[in-house]
Amino acid sequence: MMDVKDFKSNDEIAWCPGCGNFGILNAVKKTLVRLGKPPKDILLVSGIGQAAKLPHYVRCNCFNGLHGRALPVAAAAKIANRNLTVLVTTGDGDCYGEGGNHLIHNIRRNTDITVIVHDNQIYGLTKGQASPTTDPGYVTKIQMEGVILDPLHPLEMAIALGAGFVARGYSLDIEHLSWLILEGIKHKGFSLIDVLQPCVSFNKKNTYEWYTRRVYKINDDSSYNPEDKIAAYKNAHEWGERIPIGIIYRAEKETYEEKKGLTQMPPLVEEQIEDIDIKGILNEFAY
Ligand SMILES: Cc1ncc(C[n+]2csc(CCOP(=O)(O)OP(=O)(O)O)c2C)c(N)n1
Ligand code: SF4
Repeated sequence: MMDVKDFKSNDEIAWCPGCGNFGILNAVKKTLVRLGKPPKDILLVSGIGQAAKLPHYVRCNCFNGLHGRALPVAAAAKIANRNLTVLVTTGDGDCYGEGGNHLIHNIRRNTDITVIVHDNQIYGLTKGQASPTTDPGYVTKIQMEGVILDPLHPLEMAIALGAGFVARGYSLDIEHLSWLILEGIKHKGFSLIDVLQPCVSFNKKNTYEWYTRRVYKINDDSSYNPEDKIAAYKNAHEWGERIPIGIIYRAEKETYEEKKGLTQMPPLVEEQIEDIDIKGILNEFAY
């Protein structure tokens, strides 16, 4: 039986004391224990940013890629080896800004990966510039007159694009977040979990107090049906005095792996490739 200490890496944690990333790290480790798989069967993929450091702090397979480029790596790994549980840990800048194109097309692709966005509504690693989710009016050293753009609404966007699992967590509620991550992993296909994550150093507006006063658990209301797309879309839009957390939308969809027939074959990674002669193909491109 796995234990939280089985997933502890030896890397020293470089986050600021009190950072919301600690709650997400604890929730991820708790979830991996609940999943019951050994570290060798788990892959954490990230790009660049404070959020993207999370895989360094968990003892399992890790791929730290380029800024915004975690999703194609994660999708490729899952397609090559469907026995892996593949999680992405990414920031709001990394996933919704730099990597926004990959988010759109991996929702369409619907590989079986779980994407956890540490949404601190700011660029943490590069010291506090506005990100796609920064609230309008927020003043930064770059946006000196306050942010003038409308924010991106990632959950609405994901639902509109046809994502099959769309959720929001809060890094202070570790138990609830761990439940969400486990549900995301169990969901067959692409899962997006946007996590409210206070950045205590550079986001002085969206603090623990600010979020705690607003969040409410949408699934506590037994009449809420996450399969009702119109209701989900309306709730994904709610942002202000009240902010819903929980499973906002859920739908079963065919995955990329199923469409390609990969689930009917042994994992690609197990294919024997030693006897394949690629000289002919290489010669075609030789000049
Ligand atoms: C191609 C490229 N552009 C810009 C950067 C600089 N950069 C590093 S992290 C980052 C933003 C990180 O913000 P976010 O993804 O929200 O993560 P956080 O640090 O807040 O967790 C930027 C712009 C980079 N490393 N590579
Ligand atoms: S700068 Fe913000 S996001 Fe980065 S470690 Fe510090 S509190 Fe966390």
